[in-house]
Amino acid sequence: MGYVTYEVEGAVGILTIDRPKALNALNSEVLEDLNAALDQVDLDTVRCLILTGAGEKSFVAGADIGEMSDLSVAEGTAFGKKGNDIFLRIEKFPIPVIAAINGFALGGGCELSMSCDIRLCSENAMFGQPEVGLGITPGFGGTQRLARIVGLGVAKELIYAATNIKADEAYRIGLVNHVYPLEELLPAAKKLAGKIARNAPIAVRSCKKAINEGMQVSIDEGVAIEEEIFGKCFETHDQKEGMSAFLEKRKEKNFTNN
Ligand code: DAK
Repeated sequence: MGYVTYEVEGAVGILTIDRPKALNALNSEVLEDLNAALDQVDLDTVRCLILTGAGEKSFVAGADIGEMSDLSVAEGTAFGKKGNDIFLRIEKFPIPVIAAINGFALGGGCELSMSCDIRLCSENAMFGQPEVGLGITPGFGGTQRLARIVGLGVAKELIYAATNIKADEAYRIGLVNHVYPLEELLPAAKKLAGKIARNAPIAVRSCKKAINEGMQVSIDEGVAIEEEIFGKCFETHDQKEGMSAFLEKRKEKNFTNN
């Protein structure tokens, strides 16, 4: 996993895309390394992931333009599928994934951040889908996820005009939840991940599943998904523990993911 490092701090896993010479651009190897790094995550002990980029300048500056420049239609489609499969894996990953966006998040970088559950960024972050200026469409989910996150009109303007936006504008349109000075970004991401990790893991995972699946269907179907997932929490150790702690006025809770 040469281009992606994986560290664990307590119940939080930190994935870092590490190809700073190319501003962490995603070539096939980086994508494969990211996929392999996800295989390493021990879901019994890790309860939240952070995804960030190495260096102080870039989260991910996009898919690798050099690698894409000579692709045939078949190869381009295969490259898009490779990225999409991994981004869908992140989106559906059982535990929450926080993107800590430390600079450029362009093209595939913006798309990667959008496959995460929550986006935090540094003041020097820049977002955009510049693909139409390169003669292609966004290919790792940008035409689908941006509109779902910021709404149709804003997404269409950003994509059609290939407009890059800074952190304050990304915050204003709801693309990121919070903006921090660069040196405070990772500590803030770890703090949030730690807060998530202290809650009942089964319940947190179930919320992720219910929100994600519910966003794709009608409200009636979504509510039915929630009912089923809610019901399944009962009789778990963590439900008994969470409610017992409240009734016994205990602050400490021993959640076990069971
Ligand atoms: N790919 C490859 N190399 C990149 C790169 C990228 N996306 N971005 C930066 N680099 C490399 C530069 O080539 C340079 O390498 P050397 O020349 O030093 O060897 C090094 O990183 C440093 O970059 P700069 O010298 O340009 O640094 P600056 O600070 O001056 O500028 C920049 C930073 C981010 C503004 C600039 O590098 C830039 O504009 N980069 C390209 C950003 C971009 O257009 N990103 C979107 C890429 S398109 C699809 C699948 C996927 C996609 C689409 C379709 N299908 C299969 C259908 C996704 C597309 C994209 O992501």
